[in-house]
Amino acid sequence: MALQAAALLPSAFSIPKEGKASATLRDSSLFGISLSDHIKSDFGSSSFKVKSQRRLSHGAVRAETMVATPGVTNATVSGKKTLRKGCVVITGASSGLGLATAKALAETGKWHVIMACRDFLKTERAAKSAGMPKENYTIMHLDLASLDSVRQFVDNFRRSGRPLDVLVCNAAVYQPTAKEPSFTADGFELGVGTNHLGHFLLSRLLLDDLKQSDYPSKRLIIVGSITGNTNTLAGNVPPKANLGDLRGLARGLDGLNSSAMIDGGDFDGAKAYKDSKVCNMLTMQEFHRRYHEDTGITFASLYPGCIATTGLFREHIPLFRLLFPPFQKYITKGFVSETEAGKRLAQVVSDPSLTKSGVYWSWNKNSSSFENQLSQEASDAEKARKVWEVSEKLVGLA
Ligand code: NDP
Ligand code: PMR
Repeated sequence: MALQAAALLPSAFSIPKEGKASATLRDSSLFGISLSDHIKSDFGSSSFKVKSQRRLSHGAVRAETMVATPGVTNATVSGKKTLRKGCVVITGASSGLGLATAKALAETGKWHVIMACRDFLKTERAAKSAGMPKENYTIMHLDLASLDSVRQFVDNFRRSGRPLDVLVCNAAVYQPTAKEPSFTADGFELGVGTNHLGHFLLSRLLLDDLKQSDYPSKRLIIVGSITGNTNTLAGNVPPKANLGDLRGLARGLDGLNSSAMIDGGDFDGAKAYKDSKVCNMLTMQEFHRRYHEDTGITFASLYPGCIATTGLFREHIPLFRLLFPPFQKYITKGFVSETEAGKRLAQVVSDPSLTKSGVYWSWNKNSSSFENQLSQEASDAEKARKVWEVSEKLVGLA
């Protein structure tokens, strides 16, 4: 959005946002909103087992060709048992954080990465030029902006016979300059439809597969962000995330009979993205409440730092893309490289010390991880339950 790009220039701080009364950065966190004490700095912040049955995405159980999948340990020549390779699915691994995480994990030789992406050729080129060892990754098609594609991906993944040990919901779209909403194949506003609803269906369907894994530490990670957390300076830059009473979401975000926005308001692509991140963080916590105790799965979210160079900002105006990295590097000091951010997410995937469930991880200036505090809205258990229930209707699970 022009205002946001211009916001990086001091002279532009009072430009009013088109069509919205008085939403200026003068009113923003930086130059208006009192940064009360509760606003936190976030930038500182052997055996082979045989599977004879697999669950279908619709819940039915189907007999399948016997598929031999490696058990949790492999016997070595010396007779010692070693942990088998973990299998991690990463959405949006064709660029940015997803690619850097895939690379970091594949390079260890301890992980097989399923790169779940909508553009096969782009992903193949990216994996090759990142130097990822060929035997440590597989590319599988997934378009999160289509619920059919999500279901198809789950089917294809199951047919591959690989176990699912960790799922990383990383992909996202951000449309800060869009004047009008665009929509997913199922008619949901694209930002929330892709970032939240696509991942919601994917993770709900793959929960069964995670449960079946015999890996010692099974995890479901949903990438969040500081910009969805209004208890931070970054989260107070307008437009602020706010799900309201979910009236737009409940009506399907179709922009025709209802608003394209979760709170029922006028379309704003930047807000849709931030709202989708709140949904991501609420979904992680709802998963934790519903399933952690029974399944032992670790549910986690994170803010990896400001990776100002990624493709996320591809739709922003050129001036923003030029100034955003130095602004984050030298002014906010929240900048983190793609490589460093990839190491952080890889840590959340595989570090034995990060097994606590229900946590939103962040990193301090020394790159040490810590459990961060979510905003009031992003930690509202009642809202999380409602988002869950409305979302399951929208994606056809209820
Ligand atoms: P990128 O644009 O580099 O990566 C986004 C990925 O999502 C791409 O691989 C893209 O695929 C994929 N994607 C987009 N739409 C779809 C779709 N319909 N189906 C499947 N995949 C899709 O951005 P980042 O690496 O920055 O973003 C990754 C995550 O990090 C996001 O969740 C974002 O919210 C989060 N994040 C980013 C921050 C940052 O500063 N950059 C800060 C905080 C969080 P394709 O290549 O085909 O476009
Ligand atoms: Mg923000 C501590 C300060 C801080 C941090 C860590 C971020 C991260 N940003 C901070 C501050 C500010 N930003 C301030 C003071 C301003 C006003 C000048 C500002 C502006 C700004 C814009 C216009 N910032 C942005 C934008 C975007 O378009 C980005 C966005 O909101 O994408 C959704 C963005 C971001 N700032 C961040 C991070 C991590 C982002 C983008 C990525 C994301 O949240 O996923």
